[in-house]
Amino acid sequence: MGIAAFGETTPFLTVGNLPFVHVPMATLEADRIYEVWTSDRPVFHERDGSIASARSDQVLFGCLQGFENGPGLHDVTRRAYTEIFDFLEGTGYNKLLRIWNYFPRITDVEDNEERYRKFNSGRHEAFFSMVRYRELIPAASALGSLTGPLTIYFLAAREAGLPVENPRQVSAYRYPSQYGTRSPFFSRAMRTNLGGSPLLLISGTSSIVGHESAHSRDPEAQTRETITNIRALLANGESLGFKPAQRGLTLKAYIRHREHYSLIRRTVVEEFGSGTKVVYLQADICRPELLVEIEGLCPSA
Ligand code: 3EB
Repeated sequence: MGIAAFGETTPFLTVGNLPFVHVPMATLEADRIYEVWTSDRPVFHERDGSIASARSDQVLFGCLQGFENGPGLHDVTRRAYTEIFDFLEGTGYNKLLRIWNYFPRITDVEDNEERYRKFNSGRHEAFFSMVRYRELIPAASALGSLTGPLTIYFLAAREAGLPVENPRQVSAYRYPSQYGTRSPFFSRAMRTNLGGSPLLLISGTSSIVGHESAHSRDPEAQTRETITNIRALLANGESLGFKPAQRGLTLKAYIRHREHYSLIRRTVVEEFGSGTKVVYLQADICRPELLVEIEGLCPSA
């Protein structure tokens, strides 16, 4: 249905009329990582404005880029989200389930405001200008890319998912204003029913307890705290009727500093065993003190 290619240079590959997005990001185990979303159903492709999409009878994959030449990141983000919402309204796949956001210099300050905060206020404005979309808060990730435009890809469906929060963490959309006057608008996870079998889409998860970052400067402790958060999320999903498959977990780990890679990988393998599939990328995380962030997918047993 769609491909997100992670790597430092633009790939020459395009695959027919499949939605294809390149995320400029260093990878830690191969030159490139291709995240490929597939369906065993017939798929219909469409281009609409900046959005390339593919949909089966159940789920829609879409991607777009927003360029910051002229309007700043706040407006670019608001416009990108508004375009997504308008597009989804026209398709009927108007339940946004999961969204990935990548843009460069995420913690840089421009005109006295951190870029992640500009992104958050643009995203928040878009969600709050369309009632339907603030009623189902999607799972998300937001990471720093090496260069390039705001790059977004997403999954949406006709059928709503069930947002799952983490009892160890304040919901991001309720973070206190010290993290920005417009809070980050995402759920910790989304339980979906793609292709008829339940799947938990796990948002980017970090070493945050309550709303505060834990274990500054300690990559191993941050990794363990992040994993404790993922386990708490799975347990909370279980209490809502989702049965996590023991061996089906697939993770995508973002590591701030390349030199922490082997320590973080060793810690992840220690915690989850070698049966868990993990890909490793090098990326800036949205709080300067955070050294690792992990997102993932968990099928049901
Ligand atoms: C956090 O828990 C860490 O702004 O969309 C994780 C996942 C984070 C998604 C987002 C941010 C986002 O607040 C950062």
